[in-house]
Amino acid sequence: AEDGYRLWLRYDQVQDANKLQQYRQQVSEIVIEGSSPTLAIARKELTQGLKGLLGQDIIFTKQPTKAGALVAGTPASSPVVAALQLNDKLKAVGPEGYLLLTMPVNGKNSTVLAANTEVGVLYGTFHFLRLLQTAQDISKLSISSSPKLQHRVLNHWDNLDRTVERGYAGFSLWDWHKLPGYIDQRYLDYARANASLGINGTVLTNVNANALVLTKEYLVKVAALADAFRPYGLKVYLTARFSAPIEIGGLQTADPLDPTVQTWWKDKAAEIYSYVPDFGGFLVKANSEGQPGPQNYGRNHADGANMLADAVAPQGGIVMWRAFVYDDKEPDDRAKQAYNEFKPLDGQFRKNVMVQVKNGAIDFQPREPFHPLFGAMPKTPIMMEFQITQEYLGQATNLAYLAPMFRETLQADTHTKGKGSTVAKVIDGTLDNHTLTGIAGVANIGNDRNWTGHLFGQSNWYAFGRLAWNHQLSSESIATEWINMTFSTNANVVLPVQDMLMTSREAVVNYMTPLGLHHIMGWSHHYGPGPWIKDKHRADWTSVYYHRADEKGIGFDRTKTGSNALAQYAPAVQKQFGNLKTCPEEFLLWFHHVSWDHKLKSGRTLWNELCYRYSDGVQQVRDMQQNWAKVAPALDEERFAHVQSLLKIQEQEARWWRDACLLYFQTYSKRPIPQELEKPTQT
Ligand code: GCW
Repeated sequence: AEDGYRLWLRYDQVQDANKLQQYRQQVSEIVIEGSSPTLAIARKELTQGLKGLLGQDIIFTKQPTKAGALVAGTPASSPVVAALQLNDKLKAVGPEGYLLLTMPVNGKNSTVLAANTEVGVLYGTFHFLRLLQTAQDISKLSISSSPKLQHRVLNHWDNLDRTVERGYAGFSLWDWHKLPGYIDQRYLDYARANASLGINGTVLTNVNANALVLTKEYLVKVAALADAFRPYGLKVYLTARFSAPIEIGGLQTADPLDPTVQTWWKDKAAEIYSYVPDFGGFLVKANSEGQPGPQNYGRNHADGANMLADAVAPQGGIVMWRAFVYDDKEPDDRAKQAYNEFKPLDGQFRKNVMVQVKNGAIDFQPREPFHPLFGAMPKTPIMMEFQITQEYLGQATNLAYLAPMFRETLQADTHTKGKGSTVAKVIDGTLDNHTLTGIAGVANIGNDRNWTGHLFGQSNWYAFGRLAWNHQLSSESIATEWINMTFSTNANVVLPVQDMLMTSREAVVNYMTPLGLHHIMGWSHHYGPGPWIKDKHRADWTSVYYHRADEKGIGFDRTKTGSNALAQYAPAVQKQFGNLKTCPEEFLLWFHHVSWDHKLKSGRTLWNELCYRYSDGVQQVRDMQQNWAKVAPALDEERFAHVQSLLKIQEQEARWWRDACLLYFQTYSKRPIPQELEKPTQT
C-alpha cells in the first residue's frame, strides 16, 4: 500500500528514459569490500536502491572490470580504495564525511565513494542514491561533504507508557514491553531513515523525565535499542530527571554539591556505560515548568550541569542542558528569563556541556525572532533546539513545511561580534571558536504507518536532518529533493508541490499569528485559536498576556517603555527592532504595542492589515488545495486522498482562526472589516 511508510527512500525506477539509460551505464557494477554491520547495511542499501532505481540487478566485483564501477569503502576496509591515495582529501572530510569522485580506477572510469569511517561510507551511500533519486548528472562527480555540526540529534518527548508529549503521529516507537528481547523491524527502519540524513543521535525519552528509565530494568532495554541503532551511526541519549537520586536512589537530596549525590550520578553513569558503551550522554530540563533542578537547593544551572558532566566525562559523554526555563519569577515578561538566568553563567560550564536553546525566547511559535542567548554566551557551546513536531502550527492536520522557519533563525544576524554574526555561526562554533557543536529537533515521529501523521510532516524530519548536516542549504533545494524522492521528478508534480511547501509556513503565520502576534492558541493543547484566554492558572499561560489588545491598539511592548526584553539583544538589533519604522513587520507586535490606525508599508492601517493577513492565510491554503488537485493524475490514489482530506481540514481551520481572531480583536479595535474581504462567520 502507498501509505507513506517508505518515506523519501522509495527508490522507484528512474522516470526519464534517457537518464535511466545513462545511469545504467554509469553504474554497472559495485566494488565494496568488508563485512562489518555498517558496510553490510551500505551494501544492502546499494543493492536495493540501485535495483529499484535502475530496474536491474547489480553485479558485485572485487575490482572494477569495466567502465561504470562504483567503488566504495574506507582505506582500511578496501584495498582498492586504499590504493587510490586519497589521504589528503579524506583528511579534510573528518570522521563522518565522505568523497564522491569520478575518477579512473585500474584504468576504468569509476565513481569512488571513500570515507574515513564506515559510517561515512553509509552517509555517502545515501548521498549517491539521492543523486539518482533527484535525477542529477553523475558523470563528473567531485563532491566532498562533511557535517557542519557535530551532534545532530532528535529529541523524542516519549513517555515510558508510550504516549508522546506533543506527538501527533500515534504512540511512541519504543515498545518497552517487548524490549529487550524483541527488536521491531521499525527500529531499524527508523535508524536507516536517520542515517540517510546524517542524524547521529537520538534522545529516547521526554525532557519531562521519568527517573525509571535510569533503572536496570529499563537500561537493558535501552541497550537493545542502542545495539540496533549503532551500525547506522545513531547514538542513544537519555533524559536525566534531576531528582532521580531521591526517586530511584533512595537519597534524601538531589543537591548537586552534595558528595553523595555526585557519587550516585557517577555510579549511575558508569552503570549506563556498562550497558551502552557508546552512550551519548544526558539531556536535561531543570527548573522549568515544575521540573526539579539545582535551584531547588539554592544552586544554579551550571552547578547542576557540571555535576552530570563530571559523571559522563570519563567515558566521553556530553550534557545538553536546556535553557527553556520559566516560572513566575519574571512576571513582567517570560521572554526574558532564560537570558537572565544563563548569561551570567557564561564560562562556568564544563567542557562537555552544551546549553540547548530554543530558536526563540517564548516557545516554538509559528514565527519568533531569534533567541537573545545566541551570541550572548561566547564561552559556552550553544546548541540549537528546533521543534519538528507542529505543537503550535496546527499539529498533524496542518501542512507547514518548516525549512523556511529553521533557515530564518539560522540566518538571523545576532550582531554580537559585528555584522554577519549569524545564529548559524554561533551554533557551528565558527563565531566563538567552539569544537563541541550541535543541533536538536523535537521529533514528529510516532507509530503511525506514515511515521509523521501528516504525510508532509516527513518533509520536516527530512529538512531538519539536511540542515543539521549543512545549514547553508536553501529551503527550496531541500524541498525539491524531498519532492523528487517522495513523489516524482516530473515537473507536473514538482512545481505545484514546491509551491505548496514554500507557501505553507507563511500561510500558517498569516492565519494564526500575523505581524508578530504569538501564543494565542487554545489553552494547554495549543490547537486552534484562543486569543480570549485569561485568568487560568498563570498570567504567562494566557493569551491576553501576549497580545495585550486594548482600545488603543495591540502588541507586546518589549522596548524601554515596556518590558525592555529588547535590551538583551546586541545594540544594532535593539536599534532595528526598537524603532517602529525599522522593525520588520513580521515582528512588529512582538516588540511593540501599536495603535490600530498606525500606517504600515502597504499603506493600510494596522487593523486593516491584520484583516488582510488573516484573509491571505485562508487564501494561501486554498491555493495549496488547487496545487494539490493538479498532481492527482500523477499520484497514487492513497497518498493523494490522504493529503487532500487534510487540506480540506486545514482550510476549515484557517477560517476558524481568521474568524475567531478577527471577531475577537474587533471587540477592541471597534473598526469594520474591509468590505472587499470575506466576512467572518461566528461558529
Ligand atoms: O513547548 C512546551 C510544551 C511542553 C514542553 C515544553 C518544553 C516537554 O508545551 O509540552 O514540555 O515546552 O519544551 O519543555
